[in-house]
Amino acid sequence: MDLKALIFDVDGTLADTERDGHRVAFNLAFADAGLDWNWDVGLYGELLQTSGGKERMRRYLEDVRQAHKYKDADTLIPALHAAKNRLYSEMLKQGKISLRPGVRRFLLEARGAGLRLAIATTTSRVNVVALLKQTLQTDAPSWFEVIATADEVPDKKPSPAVYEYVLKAMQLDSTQCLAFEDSENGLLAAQRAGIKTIITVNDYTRNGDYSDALLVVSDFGEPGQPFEILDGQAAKFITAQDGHVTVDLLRKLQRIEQQ
Ligand code: XBP
Ligand code: MG
Repeated sequence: MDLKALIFDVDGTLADTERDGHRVAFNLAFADAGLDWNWDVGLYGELLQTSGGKERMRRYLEDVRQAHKYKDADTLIPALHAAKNRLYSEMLKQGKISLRPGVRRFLLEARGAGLRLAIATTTSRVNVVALLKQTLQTDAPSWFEVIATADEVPDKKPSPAVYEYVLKAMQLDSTQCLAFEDSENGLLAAQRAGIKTIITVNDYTRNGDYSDALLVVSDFGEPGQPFEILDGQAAKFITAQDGHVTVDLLRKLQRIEQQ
C-alpha cells in the first residue's frame, strides 16, 4: 500500500452529529410540521441502520407507522428533510456540535504531511460544508480535494458508490487510500470499494462487527488522552504507546500490511 490519501466519513466519525444533531433537528422539523412523530435516542439508534435521512423517514413510516396514512410521503419527506437540514445548520451555527477528540489535530497533521484528503458521506453537501466551516475554520472545505455526498451519489452506504466516486475523482487506486468510518454500513461501503478502514466507534456504533477493519479504536485520541484499542486486523501490532492516530501510525500499519 502506497499511502496517498485519507477518506473520511462525516457523521459519527468527524463529529457526534447523530444523537444530539440530526436526531434533534428531525424532531424539531416533525413538530414544526404538526406531526406527532418523535425519535427518541433508542429508536433513532435502530433507525440509523438505514443510511440517509430521507430513506430513514421512509423506513420509519413503513416499519413504525402505518404508511398508508401518509399517502403524500413523496412530497412530505423531501420537505421535512429540507427543514431538518435548515434546523441542523442552525444548531451548528450555535456551536452545539463539536469535533470528536483528535480530529482537528489529525487533519492538520495529515495535511501538513502532504496526504491528500477527501470526504465520503451519505449526508447532504450543505450539512458537510456547514460542519467543516463551523468546527474547523471557514476555508476548511477546501482542505478536502473531493467532498462526495448524497448530492453527487444518491446510492447510500453500504453501497460502495460514494467511495468509488472519490477514487475516480482523485484518480487513485483503492490500495493508495485509507478510510475512516464509525459504522458497519460505512465499513461495508469502504471495503466493497477495496479500501482498508480504520473505525472510530461512538455510543451508537460501539457494538458493531468490525473484525474485518484494519483497526478499531474508541476515537482518534490526543497526546495525553489516548485512544482505546478495541479490535481490527492490525490491533495486535499497536501498543498503548501509540496512543493516538498519527501519520506515523498509519505508516506503521502500512508496513504491517505489506509484510
Ligand atoms: C450518516 C447518515 C446520514 C445522517 C443524516 O452519514 O446516515 O443519513 O444521519 O444525513 P455518514 P441526511 O455517516 O455517511 O456521513 O439527513 O442529510 O441524509
Ligand atoms: Mg458515519
